[in-house]
Amino acid sequence: MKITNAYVNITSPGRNFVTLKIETDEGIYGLGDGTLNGRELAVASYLTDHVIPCIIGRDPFQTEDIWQYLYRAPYWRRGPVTMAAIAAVDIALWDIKGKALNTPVYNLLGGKSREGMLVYCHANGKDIEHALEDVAKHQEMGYKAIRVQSGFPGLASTYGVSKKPGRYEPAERGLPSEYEWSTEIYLRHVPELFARVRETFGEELLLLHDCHHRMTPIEAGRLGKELEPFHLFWMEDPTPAELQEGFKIIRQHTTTPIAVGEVFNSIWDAHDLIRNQWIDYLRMTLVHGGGFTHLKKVADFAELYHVRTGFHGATDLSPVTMAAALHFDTAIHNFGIQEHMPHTDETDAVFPHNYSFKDGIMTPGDAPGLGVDLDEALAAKYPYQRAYLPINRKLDGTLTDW
Ligand code: GCO
Ligand code: MG
Repeated sequence: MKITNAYVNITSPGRNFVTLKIETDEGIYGLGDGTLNGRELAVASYLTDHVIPCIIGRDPFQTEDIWQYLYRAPYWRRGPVTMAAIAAVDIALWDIKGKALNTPVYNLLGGKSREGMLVYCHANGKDIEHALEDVAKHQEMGYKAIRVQSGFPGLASTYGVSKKPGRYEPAERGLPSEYEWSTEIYLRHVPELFARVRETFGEELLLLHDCHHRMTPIEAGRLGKELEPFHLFWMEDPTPAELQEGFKIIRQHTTTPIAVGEVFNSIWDAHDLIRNQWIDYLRMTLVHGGGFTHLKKVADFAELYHVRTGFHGATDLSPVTMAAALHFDTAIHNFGIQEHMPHTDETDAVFPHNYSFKDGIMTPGDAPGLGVDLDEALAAKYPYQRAYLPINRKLDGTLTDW
């Protein structure tokens, strides 16, 4: 089999997605996701101008060799743009393999290790009362694991809280908007939020919380310790992770489990975190982590150190990544949990798919390949629109981590 053609599709059914379609001489095609929130066109150009010309004529079954070719040959390694582009190719090639062999991708990765995946959703409110209402709503929808975020008095806006009631979507069209931040206010109120959640919903509900890289390690240690009575499933992205040894400080102070990695793009972002057992869950997912070929190696390495997966699954990860992640989650032994932020109906219509949600569990379906498609005629009705993640400033105006 040979790759005969490949092209990038950019569509914006509510938010932007970058999809790579790879076609073969046998009429089988594969889809890969290359969406990088707020930097979509950089990946599209990387693919169209630099990658696609090099893969035409190659055998789509050679996923290892093509991955190495795209990673090593350019000399310039790693980085989110490069790795999202490599992931788009890799995901599409595994889709082709599955279709050619008439089997779901999970069968190529080890077969079923479980029947379905525990997923967590995102509940939020402008204050604690509204957050509690949203938790109740998600519990009624069947979720057994809920990440809870809330606004707090003294902060006009904060990460994870929808500006308008309804779905949370972090990217906004136009230029970046500005949010404000105070770690002092945040730390004062988060324990109260989780005390109220436990009091209202009891012990059985699995609870998560996203700190979105906003604390120093010692601040995160304090928060983890104060949240211990509420038994969180995890505390997510407590501190920016360029300095991996920062996590040692957090670990020394708390037994609250730690998840990190939605912005990672290779094993080298997580190597020390894993081998020192400073984290419990790795969030780097297929689109930003170089696809199946790289992440399978990372997950196998993590398994040796009792680190489980907890893949990022926000709305900026397209249905192609969602499908791919569910195949991966099905097959690996050290699966932990999967994030699920449902897409809009417009997005679901552009990407018809076989995966499904029921009673807090998701399954990838049994269609050959990934079981996800792209309706190109419908996609064309939603042209790209520039959008960015917001930026974040402390109350004195200092730019800080979003
Ligand atoms: C999450 C995330 C997101 C990110 C977004 C960035 O855990 O779901 O933190 O909401 O901010 O995916 O593109
Ligand atoms: Mg997060």
